[in-house]
Amino acid sequence: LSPPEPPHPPLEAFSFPGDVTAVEAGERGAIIIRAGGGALRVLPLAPDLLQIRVSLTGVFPEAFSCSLEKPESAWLPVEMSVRESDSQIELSIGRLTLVIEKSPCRLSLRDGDGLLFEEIEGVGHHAPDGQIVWRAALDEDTAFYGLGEKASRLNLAGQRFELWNFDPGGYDRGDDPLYMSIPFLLALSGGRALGLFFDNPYRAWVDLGTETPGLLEYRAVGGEFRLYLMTGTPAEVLERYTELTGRTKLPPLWALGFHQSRWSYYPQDRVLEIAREFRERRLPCDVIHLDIHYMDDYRCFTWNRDRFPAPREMLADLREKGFRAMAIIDPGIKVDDQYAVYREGVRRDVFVKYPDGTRFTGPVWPGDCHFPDFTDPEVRAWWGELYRGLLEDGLSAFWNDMNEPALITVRPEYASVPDVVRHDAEGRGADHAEMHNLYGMLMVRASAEGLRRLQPDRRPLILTRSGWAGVQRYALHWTGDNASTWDHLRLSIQMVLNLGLSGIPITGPDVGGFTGGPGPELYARWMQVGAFMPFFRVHSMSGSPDQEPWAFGPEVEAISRRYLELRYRLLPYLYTAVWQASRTGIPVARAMSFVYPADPHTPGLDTQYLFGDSFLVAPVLEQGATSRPVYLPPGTWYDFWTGQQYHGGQTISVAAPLETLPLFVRAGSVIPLWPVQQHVGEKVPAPLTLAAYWAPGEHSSLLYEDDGLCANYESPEAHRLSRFVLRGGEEGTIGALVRLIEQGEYQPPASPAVLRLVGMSRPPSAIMLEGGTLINWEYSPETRSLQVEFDAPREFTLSLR
Ligand code: MIG
Repeated sequence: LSPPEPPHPPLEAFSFPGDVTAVEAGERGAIIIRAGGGALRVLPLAPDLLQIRVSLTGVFPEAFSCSLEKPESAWLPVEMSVRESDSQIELSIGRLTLVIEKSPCRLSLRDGDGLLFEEIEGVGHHAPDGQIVWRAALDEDTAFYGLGEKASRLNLAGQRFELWNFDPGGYDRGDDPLYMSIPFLLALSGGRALGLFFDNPYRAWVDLGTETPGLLEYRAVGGEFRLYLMTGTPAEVLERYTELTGRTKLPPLWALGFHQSRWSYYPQDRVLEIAREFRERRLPCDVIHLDIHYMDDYRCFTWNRDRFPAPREMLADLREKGFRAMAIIDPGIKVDDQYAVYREGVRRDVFVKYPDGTRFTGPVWPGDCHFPDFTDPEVRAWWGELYRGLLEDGLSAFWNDMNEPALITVRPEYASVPDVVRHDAEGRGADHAEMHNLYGMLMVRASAEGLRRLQPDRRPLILTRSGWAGVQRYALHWTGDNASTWDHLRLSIQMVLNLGLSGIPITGPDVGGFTGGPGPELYARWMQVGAFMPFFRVHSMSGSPDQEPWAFGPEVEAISRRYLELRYRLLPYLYTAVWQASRTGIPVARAMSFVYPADPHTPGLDTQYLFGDSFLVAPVLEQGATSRPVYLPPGTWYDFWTGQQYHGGQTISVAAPLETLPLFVRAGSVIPLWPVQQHVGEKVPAPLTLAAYWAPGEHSSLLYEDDGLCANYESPEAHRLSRFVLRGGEEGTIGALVRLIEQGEYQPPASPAVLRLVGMSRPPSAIMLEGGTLINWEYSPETRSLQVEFDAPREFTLSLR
């Protein structure tokens, strides 16, 4: 039951700014433009980043935002020049020029290459109920990305979406809204990117040209019009957006391993049996999830003692087998005087209330519940502390579900926390209409901050369903209740790519699908995709058929093993991509158009993508298909499986029998691989294999390393960043591989390495190693590859002749 849409007043019912009456200098280098119907403030934060606020009253109090990590005051002043003529005002900053026409007041933005957008009529306000509307014309070919979790093809152009966090109770392509809305758009046209971040948590709708291509319309039911504009390449735009709203912190390395879940594994012997099966069948796995049945009648922070008589023993047994457990925690607290969390919550007055002071009650799994007010810092501190007992029992991580927040009712109409319910809103006070979209993010903030306080030297791991701009600072995310269908497999890629372009770099679908059951072929294909998703978890609905990798027969089990092993071999590579996301906001799974924005083939390409800096993944998404077309961008590419070289700038057809995921490597890459482990930390991961792919010229690749666990990983002794420089010689020969240590002094426990050079047309006549000991080398003419074993603890130069 989706939330009914309120009537949208027609444009004529809105009032617009009208004519400019004055131009003034504001604080921090801002320019304030006064017009008959309000004022506009332009604040430059960086040469490619502007904040635009509109106020009806003409005053601009310090902006309140739960999304920003870097507030206005933290940016260094930047120079913005002002030129005024009779008809317009021109504000110039870096390559950007904001032109404000005076009569009526209307903005347009251009850079050195031309117009980026122009407003149609300025920001409109609807006085009777506070609705706002803004319309801008962009190039009619503009591709739009972002907005968070959208069950759509990757390019969102030509569609309309809602920003309102909502549990649809299962979804299909086209259903909107879903659990996690992000009010950020990345508009791409002619290779130029424009980022638009609407920092307003109220319910909103974004029309991306349903009637007129390129015409963007933003409507919100309330709040301030506060828009951040960023320009540059897509990567630069995302870097700015995540500088504003924050970036993911490094999760523990084991979070990037495989997760097995279902609703729910119980009793405890069943959990242990699952763990045993994984180890006996040599299927790598790090985490087992406990869904709501582990709780005592759905009371958060309790155990059901009939099903789990000895949780500590069970968790210790799992740890011994190399597993961690992640348990679900929902926000609703059961109304029950016999329940300590409820009693303490009432005593401390943590639950949201109606304006008359009665607590809001809503139905969820435990029956009637109250809901903690996560917008109150004291409530967040209380909530964080509640995890203490479960941590002491031996749980390692938590999964926050239902935090839209969702209610479960049998009523035919849409049910939510009513708009009038009050929140603390960090001490300012606000109603639910304003705080709704922030609720899930502030819940995971409470959870992550609590875990950090309880275990200061470990990295917290929280998985969330809901969120809003900034949620990437606190949690990883999964795409909710999908279905076991081929279209959902495709959709899962499209959604993960758009989430990445919304600043959410670590996310993934329920592999195999949540509702229904996948056939063996679909499961096998989905495991291949899962291995190349930032977050890799199998999960399924209560009552659905088994979805462990062995549930589909020996062939599919073997295929699953192959891709689980590949995932574990690639952990140092994936970890580096996650580290990059934590530094720059660049997603782990990257849309083709994000990496090749000027390539006219890429805007709609959403069934193939890049994974980190070096891999191009092109999964089979059709039942029965044993080949598929793959577009290789200009440059040289290698088939990962065969080592065959391809020239890019063309679409090729790739054979893909059931056991094969079409996978390509960018020439010039150096890919770090570990030996297979059954779980992270099973053994010292040595030797480190460096798979280097010949290309002419000089190429560099990164490797980030630390112990995978410590919270202080940013300090120099705790991590190390290496750059591998590969120097290609003439056709098919490699001149040298150099390892430079760019940051940190962390020294992994072992240093033997194997270099595998792919694309070598002939054996070298000599190999020299500076900085280590050469052990052995061997050239294979059949695979045109050279294998060199060596031991080099730090920087080295390996030269070939
Ligand atoms: O109302 O905890 O999306 O992953 O298994 C359903 C039970 C509640 C929804 C989550 C799903 C989870 C399920 N939850």
